[in-house]
Amino acid sequence: MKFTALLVVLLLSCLNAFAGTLSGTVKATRQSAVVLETVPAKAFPAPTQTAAMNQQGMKFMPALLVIQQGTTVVFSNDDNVPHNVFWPSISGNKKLSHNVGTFNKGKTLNFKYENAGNVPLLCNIHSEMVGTIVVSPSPYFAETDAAGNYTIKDVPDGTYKATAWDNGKATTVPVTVKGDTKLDFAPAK
Ligand SMILES: [Cu+2]
Repeated sequence: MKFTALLVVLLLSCLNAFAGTLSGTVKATRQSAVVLETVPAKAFPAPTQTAAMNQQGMKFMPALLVIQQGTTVVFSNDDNVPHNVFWPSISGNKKLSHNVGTFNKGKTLNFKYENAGNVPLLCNIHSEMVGTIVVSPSPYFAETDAAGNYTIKDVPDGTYKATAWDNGKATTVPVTVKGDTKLDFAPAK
């Protein structure tokens, strides 16, 4: 038994040697998302956990939500007025537009995001309400902090397309992860 445990520990430390933390800075106008796509593209099992997007005080909360492809988002309404959730496109593709619905406080709406990309959230009752969901094609993603720094832990060594989403604009660069790796993004054009 002890020998097996030792083997497991050794195996785990070996696996760790072939992964690292990808980190850096995004020079952006606001909080942005960094997502990785494996090269060649590889499908990952859909997450079993849902994510939450609330409409509260006439705002989408959080303003930016980053999820893995295949995640179901549960929308809720905390206000005493009805809200709506729709998006006119995903990453500019109008065929992926969708109206999730209009709902009152205490109700929820669900949507499973099968397509990766940038989802600009709107409410067709209150035109000032804007939010963003970024759908990552892999489990490797992060949001930037107030200073524009991001950290993605436990990224397996390999080649990726790294995309920084800043207010609907994508900057994509190739990156090779080998242990702990640094990658900074220039402003999106
Ligand atoms: Cu609204």
